[in-house]
Amino acid sequence: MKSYPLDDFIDLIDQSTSILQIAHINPDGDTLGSNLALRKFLLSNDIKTTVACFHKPSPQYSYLTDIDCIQNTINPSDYDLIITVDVADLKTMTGFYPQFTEFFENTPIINIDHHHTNSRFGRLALIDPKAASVGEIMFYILNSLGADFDQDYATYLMTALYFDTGSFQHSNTTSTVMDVSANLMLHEVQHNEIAYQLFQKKLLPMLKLWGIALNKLNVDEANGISWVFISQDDFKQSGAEAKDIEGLINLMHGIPKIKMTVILSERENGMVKGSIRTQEGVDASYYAAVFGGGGHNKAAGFNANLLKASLPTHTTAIVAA
Ligand SMILES: [Mn+2]
Repeated sequence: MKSYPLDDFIDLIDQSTSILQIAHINPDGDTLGSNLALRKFLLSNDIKTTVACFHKPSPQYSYLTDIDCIQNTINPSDYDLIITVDVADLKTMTGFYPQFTEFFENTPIINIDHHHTNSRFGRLALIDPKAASVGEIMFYILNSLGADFDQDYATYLMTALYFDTGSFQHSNTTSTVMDVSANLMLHEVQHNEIAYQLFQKKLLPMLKLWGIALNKLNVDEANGISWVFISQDDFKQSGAEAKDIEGLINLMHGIPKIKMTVILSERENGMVKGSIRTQEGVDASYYAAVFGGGGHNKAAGFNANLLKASLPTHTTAIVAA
């Protein structure tokens, strides 16, 4: 079974008296599930730890035991070790950095991640870009440390694996993913319930927003690009929220011969969130970086303050270049 060198990891934890774990902004199944699994292990070994996330997790994750323990504020003087989980960039993905810069710069950090764009910040960087999710890395870490896996651990980690592989549909679904999943399945994971909560459940405002978006979908066959701009008016008209966009890009990306799919959604104060999905051979994180974002080869995103009127043509020009 796969293992990671953990001597420094164990030393740093031994030297600390109180740990702060960080889930990334706009938390997803990987950062939440992996953090909660690590928390459970640390607490069961009488190690003090707290999980914080700048944004409140979506209600779809309420099936995860102890999800309510996640704090959205921090008191830096309470902690002497930070563990970031699924956080590719300290400055832009923790949400807390601008307010507590000194704390993040002066406290030892263990950085556990799988983004190939991870800047390897921190005292110890446990980065495995080959891992489909941090859940996979966390499984091997906790297994090496002798975790007594049960249904809660398995549900946390399966949520992470399911989310980042799109329920085993993305190309990052390797034999290792299946191997870890097989191990987790020994602990009575209700995988059908996880799949329902993460991928199948659709509330009416969400479907109405998707209807509006699909109705004005742009397809540029010559360049292999599909894209849509979702305005604040579209959100108002459907009653949907920003998080309801999640999943729409998969639907759009199913059009044959499309190599890149982009959703631009208008947020408050002129901010635009971009989500990019690509096929093999087109690096989504490269295009996200053009707008100050990042992510994976086939799925990436950015937040930018762009002029609404110039968005579609500007983006198409860059993508086609
Ligand atoms: Mn991840």
